[in-house]
Amino acid sequence: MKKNLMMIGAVVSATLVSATLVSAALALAGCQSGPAAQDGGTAAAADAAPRDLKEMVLVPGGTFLMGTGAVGASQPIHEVTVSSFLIGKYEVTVGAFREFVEASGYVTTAESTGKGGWSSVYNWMVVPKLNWKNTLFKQTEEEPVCMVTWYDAVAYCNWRSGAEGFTPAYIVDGTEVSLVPGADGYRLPTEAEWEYAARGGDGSPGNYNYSGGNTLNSVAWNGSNSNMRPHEVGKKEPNGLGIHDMSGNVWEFCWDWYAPYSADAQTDPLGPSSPTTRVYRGCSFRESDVQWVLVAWRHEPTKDMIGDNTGFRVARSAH
Ligand SMILES: [Ca+2]
Repeated sequence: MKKNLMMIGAVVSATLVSATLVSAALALAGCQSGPAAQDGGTAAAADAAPRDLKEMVLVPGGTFLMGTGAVGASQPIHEVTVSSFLIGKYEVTVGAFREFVEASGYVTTAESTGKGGWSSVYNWMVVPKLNWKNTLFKQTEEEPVCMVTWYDAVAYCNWRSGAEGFTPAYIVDGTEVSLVPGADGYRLPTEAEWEYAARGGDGSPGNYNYSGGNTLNSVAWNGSNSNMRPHEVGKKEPNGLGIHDMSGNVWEFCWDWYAPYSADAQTDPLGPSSPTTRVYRGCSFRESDVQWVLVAWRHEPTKDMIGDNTGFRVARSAH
């Protein structure tokens, strides 16, 4: 397996996905991976077809160099191997989250605590009335859900697993959440999976600053083109795996607790075991600072923050 040297600011190497590997993995997972695998038809036909906003993309496993030497928290660059997994083509939408809430009766953290959420519109004041249904943005069903917590995301994952006949990936006991070994259900991506997918996996045509390219406005809703609000998912160019909005739109929670990287080579890392705060990735519609939007940038959330620029996307193991 070739390795990509992940250096920010330069396309360092190009690798090609093994067609055999992809085909085998697709057959194993019983799913389709990117745009090329979806219809075999014309772009016009694809545009005319309704979008499956819950679509999952297969990410064939591989080895990559995670992190960057250019940004403090993303150092040191270290070798990581990830097994094949599936990840949402889009961030979880308002409509998908509404389906979960209406079917389960779930009440989000912002609502159950009565604290509400942090609004960028109110200069990051916490406003009790704000929650995923009332974000001040007047969101459509196809925009990414926001003002959710990591626990809200975990609850969504387990509900969706049950609804679709998969084994739930999490055991939840109050604020204690543990992974079920070998479960095939929905879960949050690990931080390593997130970065590997954002970079385009091992089949990336290059290692870009942002997920899908080096022109930020082409691939990401960010502080310079968003009018300071989230946008419908999938409207910016996808990355090499056909995944949209990994850079920009809303920050995306990962499984891992935040802690400095180890320099050691790792396989399917799950992050540190000591509780800190859960990492989120990818930046949002608010930021245009070049470092924050970099695909390797790591963010340690403010504890208990329920922001109107934070959401999530789901993953599933495929091994
Ligand atoms: Ca995003």
